[in-house]
Parts: sequence; C-alpha cells; structure tokens
Amino acid sequence: DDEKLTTSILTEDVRQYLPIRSLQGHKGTHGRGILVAGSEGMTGAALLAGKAALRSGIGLLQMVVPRGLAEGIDLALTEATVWGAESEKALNGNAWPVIYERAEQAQALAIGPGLGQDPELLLVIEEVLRNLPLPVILDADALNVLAKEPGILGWRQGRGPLILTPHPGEMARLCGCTTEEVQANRLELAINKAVEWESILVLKGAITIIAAPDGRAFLNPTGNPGLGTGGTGDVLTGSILAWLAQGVEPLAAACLGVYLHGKAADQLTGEFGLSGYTAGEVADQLPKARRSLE
Ligand code: NPW
Ligand code: AMP
Ligand code: MG
Repeated sequence: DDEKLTTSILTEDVRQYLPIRSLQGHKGTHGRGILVAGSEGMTGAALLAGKAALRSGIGLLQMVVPRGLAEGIDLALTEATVWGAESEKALNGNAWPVIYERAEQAQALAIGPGLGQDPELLLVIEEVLRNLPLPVILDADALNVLAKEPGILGWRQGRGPLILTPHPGEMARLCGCTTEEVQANRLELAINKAVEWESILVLKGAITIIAAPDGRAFLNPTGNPGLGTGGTGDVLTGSILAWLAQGVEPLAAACLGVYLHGKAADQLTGEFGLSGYTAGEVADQLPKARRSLE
C-alpha cells in the first residue's frame, strides 16, 4: 500500500503540469506573485528567488523588502517591482500592511528567503495564514520563526493551500528534533508532518520528497550534489512561486518546481561537472530545463 502512495515524479507528469502559454497571453494573465524576502547581508536570497521567478515565466513579480534596502534591490533586479516596508535592515511587524495591500491583486505569495528572524515576524506569518486566500510558500527564515510556534499551522481554517520547503536543518527545528533524526526517517516524517500540518511539504536534499496532506509522497529524480551551495534553495522558492502564480495547482507546482530546479542543475553538470556552478546560474538555466520538456 505504502509503495503505491509513494512514487517517483515522472517526466510525463511534469510535462503535463506545465501551463500552456496562450498566444494572447500578457503579463496580467501570466500571474502576479509576491515575494517577501531579504535583509541586510542577505539581499542575495531575495534577488536569487526573484530571478528564479522571472526565469520561470511569472507575469509580474512584486517584492516586499525592508525600506532601507529597497533601492539597492530595485536596482539589482530590473524586472521586478519593489515595495519597501517600514524598517531599515530587516522586516518586522510593520511588513504586514504592505504585504496585505500587494497580495490583494496577486495569485501567490512566498515568504522567507533571507528574511531574518525578528520575533515580530511570527505575527506577520500568522496574519498571512489567517487572512490571505492565496497559495503561500513558507521557506527559510519564515520556517525558522514558525519553529517557535508550529501550532500556528493549524490556524489556517480553510485559507489558501500552504507549501513548506524546509531543508533538513529547518525541518529539524520545526519538528523539535535533530538533523540526524530527520535524515534517518525522512520519508515517514515528511508524510506524517504533511498530514498533521495539512500542508504540502517539500523536504529538500538528495532525492527531495514532496509530501501531500492526503498522505501521498513523490520522490524527485533530478538534481546533484552541485546544488549544495548557497542560494539554491532560494532559487527553488522563486520558481515554485512563479508556477503557482501561473495557475498551476499547488501540488503540481511543487513537483514541477523541484523537478525543473534539479533538471537545470543536471544540465549545468555538462559544462561544470558536480560542483562550481552557482545558484544564479541554476536560475538562469531554468528556461532551458523547461524547454527540454516541451
Ligand atoms: P547540521 O549542521 O547538519 O545540523 P541554516 P541557511 C542543515 C539565507 N541565505 N542535509 C545543516 O545542519 C536563507 O534564505 C542567504 C543535511 C546545516 O548546518 C536563510 O534566510 C543567501 N543537513 C538564511 O540564509 C545564500 C542540512 O542546516 C544547516 C542540509 C539561513 O539559511 C545562503 C544550515 O541551515 C542562504 O540561502 C542537507 N541537505 N541542508 C544570500 N546570498 O543572501 C541544510 N542542512 O542554519 O538554516 O542556514 O540554510 O544558510
Ligand atoms: P537550501 O539549503 O535551502 O539552500 O536548499 C538547497 C537545495 O539544494 C535544495 O533544493 C536541495 O534539494 C538541493 N541539494 C542540496 N544538496 C543536494 C544533493 N546532494 N543532491 C541533490 N540536491 C541537493
Ligand atoms: Mg534555504
């Protein structure tokens, strides 16, 4: 029974998940996504996630960042619009009104890459979960903040679907165990927590697991150890955000994002071998990975 519930992601499946780009399509129909990310010293995480969203075909990317860093981010990522929330170096509770205003016209939201861990961010995450009827991705520092009160995940009360994208260290913090314990039992843990938290759980690593709230799990066949370098997780988050914004159903968006991220990295090994390609290069490779499925 378990074997039927856990299957590999197949190339034929992800090919079907790819949204069809209508000849009449425009930036309005290709989806608007909100990316809440970045703090002093970690603006790169916001930029990498943003670049990956653009490289995955999003119609319009709106970034919410600390006002003190907004100008630099605006200049560094030409194609994105940037909204500064009231703070200098890292977002805090003041971010919520800006997020709410932007989210009203968006199809998806991602929060976490390089965010920092101001304790007030827990209140922001709570507001996001309670109030936004959108698919939401929680990654990186959003998960670290949430780890102080994972019970909040149960408060969604029928709001939009949730995708969590922890690496094994973040998963350990969320579960209150060690990284080794996560790694020793990753499939069962991913499935149990996806069910408990009523979320799509993307447990990253060699053979990333995508577990669904109904107890199914999908194993990703793409990717290689070259991905073990700073910023690749931020790229994954931006890419899944773009697929959600383009209307791909959340479980399919998670599988598509993970598969293409690994595929892009595998294509890069042709030139670079198993190390030395960068997260930014993975993002730039994403359209070619997608094209290999078409
Ligand atoms: P250990 O030590 O084994 O217990 P952290 P982070 C574990 C931003 N970034 N297999 C491992 O734990 C992020 O977005 C910004 C096994 C490891 O020591 C975040 O906001 C960048 N274990 C923030 O930095 C580029 C694994 O987790 C620990 C594992 C902090 O995020 C970099 C490290 O995790 C970064 O993305 C695996 N596959 N993977 C930028 N340019 O701005 C991870 N672990 O302490 O959560 O730190 O992931 O760097
Ligand atoms: P993060 O730690 O958030 O930057 O995410 C790291 C990304 O690299 C995730 O997508 C992981 O699945 C991927 N990754 C890390 N190590 C490996 C590995 N050995 N094989 C395949 N993918 C990996
Ligand atoms: Mg990460």
